[in-house]
Amino acid sequence: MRSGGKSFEGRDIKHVIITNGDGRKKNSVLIDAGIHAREWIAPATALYLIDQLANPTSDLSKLLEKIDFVIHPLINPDGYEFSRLFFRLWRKTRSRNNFVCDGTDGNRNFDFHWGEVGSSENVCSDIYQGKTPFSEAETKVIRDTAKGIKDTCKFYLTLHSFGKYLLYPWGYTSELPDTWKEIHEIAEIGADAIRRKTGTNYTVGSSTNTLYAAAGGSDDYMFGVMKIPIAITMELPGGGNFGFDLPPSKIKETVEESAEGIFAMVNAVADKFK
Ligand code: 0X9
Ligand code: ZN
Repeated sequence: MRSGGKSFEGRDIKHVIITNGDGRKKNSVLIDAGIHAREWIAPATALYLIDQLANPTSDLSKLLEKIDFVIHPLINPDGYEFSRLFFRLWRKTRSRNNFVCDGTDGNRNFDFHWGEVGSSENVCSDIYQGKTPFSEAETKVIRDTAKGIKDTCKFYLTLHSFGKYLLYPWGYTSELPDTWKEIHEIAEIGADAIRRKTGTNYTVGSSTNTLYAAAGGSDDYMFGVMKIPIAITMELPGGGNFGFDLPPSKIKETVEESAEGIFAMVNAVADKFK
């Protein structure tokens, strides 16, 4: 467990590097969760992945023979704590704007076509893009982790909720990158694995064409700037009253089915780039 830096309020933003320790140089996968505070099923899924990877008898841990994992289970700890203690539906970071409307949407704060579409300059908006690209300590931490593993990282997966989508670039335009088919194929492998396990149906497509256009997202940045060849946003299933508040009874089955899909995608990426 390492700290990649501090949040606005001074909490450690931790990540775990998981390898099988055989000393062989491998490609890596970068997974993060919790950039949006209220999407609690995302950090829960990341923790489940860590637990499985650290358990030598699990299926998931076999993947460590092929690839290393770098996992940020909670990118926005200030927002998470705020959503636990004060306002369940809090989405943004907790950086100070004017005391009335604080916080920035981390997923509009990355430096790639920043501010062009689907984000706001209004500090009170839930999709406030921030004063500048990477104004947030939290987004800088993921950027710096990615920089550190740039040469080996073949897959960036960011966990969100909710909607059962597997999304890929671009999020800032309806155009598709030249290599969209290879990302689409990996996402379909994940969706198929989940469908086979539980029947849950994920929709696969580009962010803009499937959901909406929104620039400054981490997926576009990792793909467009860091040149990580496979970049996917996974919108996990919803539940509860607001969609973000799955009842505790649903958490285990949800993280298990999600892990199945993630396992399948990582496995496919590991084989593709070996
Ligand atoms: O709007 C978002 O940031 C994501 N959806 S959410 O409901 N979890 O907020 C989707 C992001 C898709 N990627 C880009 N637009 N780059
Ligand atoms: Zn989100």
